[in-house]
Amino acid sequence: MTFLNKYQRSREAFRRACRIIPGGVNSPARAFGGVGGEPIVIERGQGAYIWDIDGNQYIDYVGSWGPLILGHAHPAVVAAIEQAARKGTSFGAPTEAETELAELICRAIPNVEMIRLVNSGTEAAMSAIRLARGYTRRERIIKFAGCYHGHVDSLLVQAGSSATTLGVPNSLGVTSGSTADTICLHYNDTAAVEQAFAQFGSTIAGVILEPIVGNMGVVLPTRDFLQAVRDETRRYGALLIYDEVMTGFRVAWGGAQEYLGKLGLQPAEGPDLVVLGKIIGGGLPVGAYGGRAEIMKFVAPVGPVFQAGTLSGNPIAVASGLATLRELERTRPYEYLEQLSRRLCEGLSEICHRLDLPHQIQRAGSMWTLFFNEQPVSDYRIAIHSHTKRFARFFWAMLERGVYLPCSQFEAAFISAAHGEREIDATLAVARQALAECLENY
Ligand code: KE4
Repeated sequence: MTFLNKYQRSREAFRRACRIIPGGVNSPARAFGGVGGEPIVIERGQGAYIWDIDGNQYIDYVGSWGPLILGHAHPAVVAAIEQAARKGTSFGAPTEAETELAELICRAIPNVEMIRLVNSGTEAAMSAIRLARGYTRRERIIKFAGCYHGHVDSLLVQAGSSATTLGVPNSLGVTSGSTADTICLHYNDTAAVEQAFAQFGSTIAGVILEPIVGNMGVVLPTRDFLQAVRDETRRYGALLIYDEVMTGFRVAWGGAQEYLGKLGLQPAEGPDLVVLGKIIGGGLPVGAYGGRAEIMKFVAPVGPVFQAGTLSGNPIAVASGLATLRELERTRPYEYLEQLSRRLCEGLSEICHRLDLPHQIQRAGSMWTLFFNEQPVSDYRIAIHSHTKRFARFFWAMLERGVYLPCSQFEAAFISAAHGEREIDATLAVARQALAECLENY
């Protein structure tokens, strides 16, 4: 079958979508902008696999960008969704299931005593920022280049060219006013954190970061960096916000705090607020933000920081999230995922070494990135010097052989509990051919 015929229906469907939806996608990450070409259009998923509308099968390492840690269409999740739907889809009134999900999350994630459910990670991050500003009555926020917290106006800022660049919007439509109070530093830059607090400390409401970065590809923090962020926020009375939308329930049952704790990278004192999403909805729209009760009691209606949402805590989405987290709590697949991830990443690295292909494999549990980069990636400045043309070639060489990777060098790939050694070994077999192709003129 020729390349053209193999994706014929996807091509037609995508062209149709482009006539009515900007870029043919409802989120830019899906548009294959980082790898060229046009996205495949998905028909269905089951376990570790997805199929496109041309009938091509793929081992899936995107998993909807993280939520599907159990794999596609897990029976317990599907059954919970069906059962909830039969009782109605939304009430705009409290339901017990929302409380059960909130209780389960607070039981699992350290330093979260109370939590508010919302509809996305963006909404959760935006609300946490507003809460930090309301609680401290300050306005400045520190974020880090390469960390993504959703399309929150105040966080859509350029990577800091100098050490403490006040925010310059990196999207049209984001006003200079909305980013004027955002300080953008480089990740793992301990000195920059200390300098920013020395300069602005008493006006800083909070620091938000991905404790393990997924959004420049997988990048781990240094212990000094996390300790400095915690020390400086505590010293100056700013709140520390861990954005665990990607890492929450992904890298460990207790999220990045637990995972980093085992590596000796997590400071003794945890964050003041935690932002969550993805897995807590099991593939349906759920976000959340939570933390110490005395901070969360600033949130409306009990406190003066307003936040609301028609479908927040939606019964169907909550049922999906509850079923997912209950299955994770029952099976605790993290050691299994660690073994699969180690098998895959060590295998990929061995292939690259044999081909003398400069690369960095960086991972945390079942989230991983193969960087085509000469040096370890510790921040955005290094990440952007990765060989993106070579990544694009790798992406397509894998896709054409039935392996669906994230369509960007700067995204994390994900292994689900539905993957097994069969899928890992099949992926490695394909990668041997795909990586050899990457040496040709890339
Ligand atoms: P959502 O609003 O997309 O649910 O969450 C935003 C968000 C917040 N924080 C972190 C650490 C995140 O990774 C995300 C969203 N992640 C991207 C992929 N890197 C979602 C994919 C997309 O934008 O379509």
